[in-house]
Amino acid sequence: MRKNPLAALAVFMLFASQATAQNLVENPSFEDPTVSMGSANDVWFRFGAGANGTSSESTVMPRTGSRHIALQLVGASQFAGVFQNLNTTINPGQIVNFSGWAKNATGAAFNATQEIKLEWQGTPNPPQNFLADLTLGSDYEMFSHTGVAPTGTTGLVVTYAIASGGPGQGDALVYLDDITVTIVPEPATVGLVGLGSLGLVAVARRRRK
Ligand SMILES: [Ca+2]
Repeated sequence: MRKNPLAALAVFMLFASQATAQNLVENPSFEDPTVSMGSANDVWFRFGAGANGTSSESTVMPRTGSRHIALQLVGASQFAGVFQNLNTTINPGQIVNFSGWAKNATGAAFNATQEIKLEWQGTPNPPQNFLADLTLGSDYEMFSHTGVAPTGTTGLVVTYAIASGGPGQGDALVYLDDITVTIVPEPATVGLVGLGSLGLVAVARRRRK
């Protein structure tokens, strides 16, 4: 082992990068039950406008596993979605990526807005990062939204919703699955991980000789 300090460093860095890239959401594929009441952390909370804006657990067409979320809007000015309050401390300056998979299941052109939000928690609440996307295909496609935690951030709620509040918007049916929320490594960390990986390659080459 003494011969390979670089290998040890590389392995450490690889583990460190994996720890950094850990998915921070619980129940990312919606395989476990979600809730529509209460305020527990680390649980998907379903919300909607009412009878014409609904958020439901579904088994109709999951992307992976056997379950997903179905969001349905009937008519204009409706909304439906899910959010999760991460039971994790988020510090100002940390870069967070929120991604997942969604599809337009109406069989017609997408006629609503995808709302992908990083709602930073703190006292008072820092401004949120809000991404509005007017397009969505009929096959599962990935959305991705990255933000930097503002001053005063201590935590994070991630929200995915659809809304029909825009001009001419109306009926929508969206399936949602496979959410990932990660802390993006800062450039300095990426550099170290890169160096570690190079070290591992160098050691592997040396061993092969
Ligand atoms: Ca699933």
